[in-house]
Amino acid sequence: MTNALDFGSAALAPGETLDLAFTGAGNGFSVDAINVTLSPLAIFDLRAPLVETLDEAADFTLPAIAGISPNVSTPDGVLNQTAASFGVNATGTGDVTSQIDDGVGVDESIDLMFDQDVYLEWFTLSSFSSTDMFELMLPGMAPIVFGGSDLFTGTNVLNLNAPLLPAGQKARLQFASGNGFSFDGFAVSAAPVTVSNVVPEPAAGALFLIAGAGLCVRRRRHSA
Ligand SMILES: [Ca+2]
Ligand SMILES: [Ca+2]
Ligand SMILES: [Ca+2]
Repeated sequence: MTNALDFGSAALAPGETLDLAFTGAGNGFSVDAINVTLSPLAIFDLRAPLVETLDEAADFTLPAIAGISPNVSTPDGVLNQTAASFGVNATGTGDVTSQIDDGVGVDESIDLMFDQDVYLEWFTLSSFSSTDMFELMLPGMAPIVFGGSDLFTGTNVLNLNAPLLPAGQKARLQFASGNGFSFDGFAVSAAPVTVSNVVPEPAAGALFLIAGAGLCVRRRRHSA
């Protein structure tokens, strides 16, 4: 598209503002249009009453929202919803069972796994102060460290910038430092269909096919 500036899959979380400011250089320009994709978001609340019927187990699968069904698990202890929080009750005594912490010397963690490719949009965390930190571990990537209340874009909302999590693989949220926090919930969106699923049109030339495949991908992303 002429004059289009593509921001890729940059995500704007609820309550977050996109600022477009003139830097003082040059003689100005016009913003003719802004094109955004409204992916159907699947927002899961780990403090919902439903979860109390599933927790105190090492893993459970939540009912699908927007066609997406997450499996939530922990490698040590059991998952535990309490009155206002969701944490891990680690094996052993002395743990704060309502938080993700290191109460018994274990860096507690929670794994998310989905039955389809998803983008991780945001986590909601509470009791997460400037001294609390966790690591987000994604398949084939170095751990990403999150910490500090300055990272939040809305009330308890932590924008993850939509990394891709392939179907059947785990994203791990692991305690790193601080005094623990509650994993209140998370939001994901469905990832677009892969290019290999695009059916080429038989009568078209090679150049047209390349252009057509690109167009299909863009359309699928925008309508996802
Ligand atoms: Ca419980
Ligand atoms: Ca705990
Ligand atoms: Ca804390």
